[in-house]
Amino acid sequence: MNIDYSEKIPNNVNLSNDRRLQRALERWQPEYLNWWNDLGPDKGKELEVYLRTAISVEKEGWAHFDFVRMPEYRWGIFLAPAEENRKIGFGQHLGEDAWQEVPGEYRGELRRLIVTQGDTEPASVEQQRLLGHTCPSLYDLRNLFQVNVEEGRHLWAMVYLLHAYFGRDGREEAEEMLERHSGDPDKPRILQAFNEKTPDWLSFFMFTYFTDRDGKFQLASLAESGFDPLSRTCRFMLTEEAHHMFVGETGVGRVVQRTCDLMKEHDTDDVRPFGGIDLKTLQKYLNFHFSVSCDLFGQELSTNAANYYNMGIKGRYNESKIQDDHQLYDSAYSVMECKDDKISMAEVPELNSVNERLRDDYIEDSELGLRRWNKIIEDAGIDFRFSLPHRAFHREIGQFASVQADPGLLLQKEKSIASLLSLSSCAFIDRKLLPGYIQYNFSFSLNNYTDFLREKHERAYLSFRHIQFPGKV
Ligand code: BYC
Ligand code: FE
Ligand code: FE
Repeated sequence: MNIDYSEKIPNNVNLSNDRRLQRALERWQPEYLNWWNDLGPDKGKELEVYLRTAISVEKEGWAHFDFVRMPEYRWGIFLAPAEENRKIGFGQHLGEDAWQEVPGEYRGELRRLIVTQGDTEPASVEQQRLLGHTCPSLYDLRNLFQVNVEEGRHLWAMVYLLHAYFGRDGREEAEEMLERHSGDPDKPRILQAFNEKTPDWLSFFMFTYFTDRDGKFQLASLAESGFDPLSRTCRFMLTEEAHHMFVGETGVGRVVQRTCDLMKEHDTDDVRPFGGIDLKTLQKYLNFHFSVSCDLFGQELSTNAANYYNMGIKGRYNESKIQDDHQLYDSAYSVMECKDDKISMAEVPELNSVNERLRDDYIEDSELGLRRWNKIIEDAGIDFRFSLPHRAFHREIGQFASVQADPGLLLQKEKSIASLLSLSSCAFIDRKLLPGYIQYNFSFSLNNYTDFLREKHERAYLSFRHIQFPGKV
């Protein structure tokens, strides 16, 4: 199923067969481009960036790489191939045919999920807007822009569903996607992690590691949806998500490697004077990004999530691989409970703990990269290991939101989790410290790229095909 690039909006959904829909989306397109120009990557407009563009949704060979100026990137609408006779895999409609249209009784819930998903995509582009100014290398700059254009496309994916299936309400929601902005005091983005700042590259790497990973788990749950167009679009989005998390994991890994090299070279933990970021500070970044991402899964016990599940519109991670009745009317699940500032495990109805289960899956997955970072430290012979903070740390959603944020207090009251909540690992980043020392490490900027080209040791990056500067080498 190849994508037609001769149309104004590239797509594999036969858009030209539905002139009304096509016209509506073509009216939204210039608004999107205006938004991209105003709030997309700053100063990146003239650069020719070696970007991958989707040309097919088949497993093999969906990507085409070429130099593209970002405003000319062909954002479009791509759904994964339809699965013949697809059935709903969970909830009260288990075994019924998947829906090709929105079931009237679930319209509000579906719209809400699609809007929430869609809202995160442009939010992340806004958060990352200024990073090009301080990028560590051309390689990183290309990765940033690749991530940005794909998040832009993810917005298109949700806007297509809103326009195609939700009539006037959907069109209004699509407009509002471009009216809310990350961090805007009057019209903020819906979920808090998307109103935080991504002021430096370490934040960007942590964000793509931890927050894009929420994307992976949410998209996978929505890919289970009985509403087939949502499932198909999320399945295709997931193929792009892997690269975003790769950027995060390898980015943090490179920072860790440099820290370890400097620690050995200068025989000290304090590598800041040498242009490194000390391990304790890295742990604080990790604490911050992990904890705000944990909030993205909602409350531990959620009737919303139970309803979404029961209705068959949002499933669990890898729903079809789970061996159970896929209805969860009588089953139980263990969740952490916080009473009188004590934390213990409680058995609760599984249907109500679908959010918490997804968070559990997420936390397990987050551990894997941590192990790889720890291996770098171990190989360097350094006695330090990263750990994920306890899930109670620095939460604003769910039962832990009421727990004092001071990890020391929690420590005194709950001895059994003391080992998980050591003060040093939970302490918060003092953001005032950031700008200074991040720049030691990452000195490249779009404005001084000619100096950069003179740096011999960085020339290696130029042998990759990343970015072409207009009129320059
Ligand atoms: N912030 O029943 P509950 C991505 C609200 S990332 C603010 O527990 P529910 C990406 C909630 O709305 C993936 N409010 O929640 C990554 C509800 O409000 P009402 C994004 C929150 O509804 C990087 C109330 O609290 N996709 O793609 O089951 C770069 C009770 O909550 C928050 C999705 O999120 C919060 N964190 O679950 C680019 C998927 N949490 O009803 C992109 C779609 C909860 O009392 N969204 N509330 O007014 C969902 O599935 C659900 O909306 C949530 C929340 C999982 C987020
Ligand atoms: Fe995305
Ligand atoms: Fe992403």
